Amino acid sequence: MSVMQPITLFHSPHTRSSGTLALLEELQAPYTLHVLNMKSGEQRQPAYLAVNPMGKVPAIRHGDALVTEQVAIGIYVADLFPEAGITPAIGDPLRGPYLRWYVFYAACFEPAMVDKAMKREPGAVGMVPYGDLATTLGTLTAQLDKGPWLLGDRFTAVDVLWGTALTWMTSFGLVEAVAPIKPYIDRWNARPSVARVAQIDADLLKAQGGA
Ligand SMILES: N[C@@H](CCC(=O)N[C@@H](CS)C(=O)NCC(=O)O)C(=O)O
Repeated sequence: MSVMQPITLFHSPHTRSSGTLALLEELQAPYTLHVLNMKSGEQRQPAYLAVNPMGKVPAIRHGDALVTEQVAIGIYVADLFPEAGITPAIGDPLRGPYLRWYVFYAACFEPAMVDKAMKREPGAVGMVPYGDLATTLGTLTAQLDKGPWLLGDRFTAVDVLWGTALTWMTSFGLVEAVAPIKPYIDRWNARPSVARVAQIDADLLKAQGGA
């Protein structure tokens, strides 16, 4: 399929799809938005369930390809636009760590955050996919210590995911905003793509009758 096929992002402001939007901005990818109003439950209506039966954003359509799950979408779209310089290619020594930290997010970090937010007892370390919260956060912060970006000197697409997620998690009080997390999210939030997405989301929320 041609990279030139249009990309449509199914998006709702101030959700996980805002991170995908930031990535499209970082990649300078051409895209159109299909905006869903979550306050009116549009994501649970048949029209959107036909796109993503999970009723969740983000999702993208690229030509005939439908991709859901923010991690899969991130890897997919970053590979479409190598010229943006933020995608370690196959054969690049950073490619393995790059994929590792994409998947670590979905396989370890997010489940740990959800258990914490829900005040759920995670269970035995050997049974839980992330082991335990302290080890998950310790593994992450040891990596961030290599800074300034997750993979060291080079800013890559996976920083869009982590910058966005850690900004949310610290604002929810689920992760402490201490070093190296605080300087990392400050660096992320200083990027022009973050301001662009904040403006797009603010305009969309206003159009949807929200704050
Ligand atoms: N597993 C999905 C999770 C996406 C997700 O939870 N999205 C939320 C917004 S942050 C959503 O669409 N919620 C709407 C709903 O469940 O009704 C992914 O990784 O992309």
